[in-house]
Amino acid sequence: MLRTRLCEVLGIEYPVIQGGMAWVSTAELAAAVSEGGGLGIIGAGNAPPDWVREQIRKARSLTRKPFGVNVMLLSPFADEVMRVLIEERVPVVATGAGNPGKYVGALHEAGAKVIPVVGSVALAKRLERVGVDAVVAEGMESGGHIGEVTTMVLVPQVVDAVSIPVIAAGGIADGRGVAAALALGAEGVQLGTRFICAAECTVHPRVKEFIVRAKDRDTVVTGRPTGHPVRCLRNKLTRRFEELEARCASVEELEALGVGKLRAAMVEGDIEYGSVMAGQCAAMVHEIKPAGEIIRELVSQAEEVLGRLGRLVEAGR
Ligand code: TUI
Repeated sequence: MLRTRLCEVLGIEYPVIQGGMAWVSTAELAAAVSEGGGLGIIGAGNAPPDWVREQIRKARSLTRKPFGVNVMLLSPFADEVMRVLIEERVPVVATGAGNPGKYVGALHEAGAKVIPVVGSVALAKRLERVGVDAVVAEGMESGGHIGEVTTMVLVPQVVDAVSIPVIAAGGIADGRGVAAALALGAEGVQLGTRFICAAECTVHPRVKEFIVRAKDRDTVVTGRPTGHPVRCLRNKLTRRFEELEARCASVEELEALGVGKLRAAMVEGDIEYGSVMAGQCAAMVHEIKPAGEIIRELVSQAEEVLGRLGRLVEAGR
């Protein structure tokens, strides 16, 4: 059985977490993942606090198991959303795109576990000192807003630097990736792109089909000059970003091009001119199936891989 310290910390069956993606990770997906024995996370993104409260209540109506909410710290509503999470006593609070240090005390008082995403060893160490319960070490293979270091290189360094559980994210789409993350010292995995293609995920069906069709070189990182690099599936929007960046357009012009584009893709299904944030492992996602089946497959494949490697070592003795 694939059980780690993280399962005890979060009260879950398998150490598999679904990334809290803006406009993608709604209550339906989060509840399905939690029902499947993992940890489902609602993505608050830039949403207002009332929407987040409604989603929390919907998730509670769909599952009695623990779930989380991801707060995107660049959101103008981050403070207000945190207050809602405290009032609603959400069991797990994940964060992205910043340092959640100032919220940790109040979240712990409300009984929440706090699991921030980090893209560097320095932030992981700083957050361990303020008492977070685990960290998600997210490599630049991920979709959406990314750091600079790959999963293969970031995870073992974060594992060496902290003693709290480390969750690996970025580039993991199947049980081989889960086994690899455990080999690097992680005690859990977080997957985003794979769960976009869960049957229960409410994104527009064209987004799921676009991911299923993606090949190895179909993602691209744009927005580096703005200080917020973002990985998306290549389309007419990313080509427009590349043109603007090639002629050194201003940060204002680049930011203006991005406004509203994530919603256009994920909700309206505009896969040409919308921002289809997805990780490099989009190319490893081949089908749409229920979240519970995805989790069972991840776990059984990881167990098979780890068993095979164990036998390989035994045979060599
Ligand atoms: O947050 C994400 N992925 C996201 S957020 C998002 S919405 C957005 N859209 C446009 C521009 C920016 C955001 C889409 N995808 N992943 C977690 C993550 N966190 N990746 C990188 C970071 C991160 C970056 C800096 C975490 C901490 C950090 O700290 C800065 C500091 O204060 O040390």
